[in-house]
Amino acid sequence: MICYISLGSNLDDPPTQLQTALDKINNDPQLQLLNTSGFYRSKALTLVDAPPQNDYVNAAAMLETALSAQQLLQKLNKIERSQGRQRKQKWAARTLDLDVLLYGELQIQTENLVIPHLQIKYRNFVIHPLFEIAGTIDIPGLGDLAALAEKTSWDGLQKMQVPLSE
Ligand code: ROI
Repeated sequence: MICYISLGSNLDDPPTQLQTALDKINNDPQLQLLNTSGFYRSKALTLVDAPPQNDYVNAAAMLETALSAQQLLQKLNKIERSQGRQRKQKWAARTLDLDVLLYGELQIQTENLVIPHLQIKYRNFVIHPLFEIAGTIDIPGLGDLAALAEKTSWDGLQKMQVPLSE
């Protein structure tokens, strides 16, 4: 199955966190890393009245895998844990966040996994990196990604020049 994931970090050298995660994915025999977006710097989206957070670095990647969506999620969670991700409060700063955005054309709704990821359409730091690598796909329930990208602002979001320079 062709899948798309998002990557995000705002702690402990975010570009390196993302690159390390991509290396782990690339070295996993059960995952084929097919494409990776550039890295994007993005202002933290926080809850109203929450204390400010560091900027994030966000990216998207395209994978091929024979794993189920659940198995893929477990694997991504394991990579998050290996890079020191602590699940504190919701919306807390994090060293690494890996989400399954799309799993083929499947729509999944279980307790711990909703695909397509619900927040896709509200988050420019997901849409623009995804559009960079996925181009003209149709997102189940949301429609044409290109059209969505077209009307999604770049507020607080900027593509970084070189992946490993801050
Ligand atoms: N804000 C940005 N800019 N990027 C993220 O990846 C991100 N992830 C989160 C919250 C805390 C919602 N804010 C974010 O989980």
